[in-house]
Amino acid sequence: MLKTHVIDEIANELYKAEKHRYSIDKFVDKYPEMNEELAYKVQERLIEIKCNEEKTKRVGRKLGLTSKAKQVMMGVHEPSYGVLLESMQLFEGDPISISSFIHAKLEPELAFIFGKELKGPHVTVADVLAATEYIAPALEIIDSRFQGFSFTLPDAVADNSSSSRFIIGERFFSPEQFDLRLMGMVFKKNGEVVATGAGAAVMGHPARAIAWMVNKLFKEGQSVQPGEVVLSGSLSGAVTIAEGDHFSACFDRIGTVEAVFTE
Ligand code: OOG
Ligand code: MG
Repeated sequence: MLKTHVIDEIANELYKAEKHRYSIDKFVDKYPEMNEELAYKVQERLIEIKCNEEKTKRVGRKLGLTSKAKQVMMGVHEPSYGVLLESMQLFEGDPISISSFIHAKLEPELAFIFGKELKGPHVTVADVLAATEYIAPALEIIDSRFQGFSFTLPDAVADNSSSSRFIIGERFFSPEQFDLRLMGMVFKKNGEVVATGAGAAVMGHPARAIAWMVNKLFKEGQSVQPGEVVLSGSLSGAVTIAEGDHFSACFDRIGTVEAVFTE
């Protein structure tokens, strides 16, 4: 069993690594007792530290490792979730400096914005869609705090599922009009297609990933609140970001979200 002070210690190490932009060793080697359950405790502690230190607040959640492409890329075969904070949100058109990151990568995702509380257990795809006010195209910048962007599931969970920043496109749509499984996506870097996909890449239906998460959150006595945003997890593999890169993720019928990176 990890003692409270060890949970604190790990959360602080992760916080400092992010703040000062250096990568650290995986924890599973040092603490073999680190499992998924303890890792979510570290994540909670890390979020508390960030909220206190950065005077920010929770605005939603993100899913990770929900597509086969991402699971194969990272060698981790189960999804994870993390918390989105207000301080992580960037807006389309803002130039993003790569000096803020350790070794960032970009992912095309679907954002769900909730109009009603979504609470487990036994939440289905239909329940997720009924509680969703809007969907929008989104990009997530991930930036693992671990060396070589290499980790096990508990490491990534402790590290708030590698979250760093997110951008939500500025057009919003009711999910009712779409079959999200069939929603096509083209991901471009500097005008060149780097990945293509469809909503079904995320667990067969992006809303299924959210149902999975809220059913898990229920066991912790937590739920998704009205007004919160949830990112589905990447539809494709993540793409490395370099200075000067311009990315766009274009989704069928709901439009494009873009990001530009500077020095
Ligand atoms: C873990 C987070 C993955 C996604 O969308 O699949 C993630 C990682 O790969 O670093 O955010
Ligand atoms: Mg992601």
